Amino acid sequence: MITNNQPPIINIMEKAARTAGKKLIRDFGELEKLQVSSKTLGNFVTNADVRTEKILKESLEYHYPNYGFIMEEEGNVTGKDKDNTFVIDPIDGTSNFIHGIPHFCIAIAKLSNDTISDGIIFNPITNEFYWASKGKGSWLNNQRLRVSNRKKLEECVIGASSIEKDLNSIDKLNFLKKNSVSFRNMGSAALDLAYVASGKLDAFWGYNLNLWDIAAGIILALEAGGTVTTSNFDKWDISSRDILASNSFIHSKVLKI
Ligand code: 2AM
Ligand code: CA
Repeated sequence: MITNNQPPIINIMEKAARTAGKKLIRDFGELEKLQVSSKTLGNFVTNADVRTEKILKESLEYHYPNYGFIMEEEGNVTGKDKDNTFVIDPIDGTSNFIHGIPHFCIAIAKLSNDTISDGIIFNPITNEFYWASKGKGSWLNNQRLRVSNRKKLEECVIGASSIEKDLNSIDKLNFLKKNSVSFRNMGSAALDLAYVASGKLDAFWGYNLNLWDIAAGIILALEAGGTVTTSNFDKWDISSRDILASNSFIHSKVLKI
């Protein structure tokens, strides 16, 4: 699976994700057999989350002992090397995971001085492995990725996450829907961004997101020729909580509305 053009850091991120992914597949299978209360189910998933994150962290730390970490479960760990930080989402699409829907992933990004330099997204169920590094393009299982070239909004399919939680955006959303734009809320912001990078979705629009949900997907979308801003067209930075990522062609069209 590991190809020659993958930078060493991506090889290490891939190895970590595939190791953790094997156990996640087993957990996903076990879930189906669990006929238990929602509390027990919740605990089971939290355990899977925590364990996956631990495997990822230990695996990355072995090769990069001085880097810092920003993690969904364990929080922040300051490294000796203040310039380099891994950002980990052990299961993005937790709700899908709990419901037995095979649409979730492991997402890891690497920050270099607050800019995203590398990212991987791995869906262990479909065995889709996405990676991107600054200046090296976006890839899915050894194939170079390119965003879609759809320009007419009515032909587009846009991934959405928590748009209705932002009151100012409900009108925009309804207007777009009335004008035949199709939306999907598929439950994993990371996979939505990977889908923008691979041209399946034409854009992704989301609010109330954390850095670990979107960091890996952002470098994938950018390296595949996409545009990423906040939902107001401002420059996206690592403190932003909302995002519009698109194939570039429709970016200003969505924002104009
Ligand atoms: P999660 O699966 O790791 O919780 C769902 O639309 C997307 O939003 C998922 O990527 C989900 O990540 C993310 N998300 C971030 N914060 C969330 C929250 N407070 N509640 C639900 N989903 C959240
Ligand atoms: Ca997440």
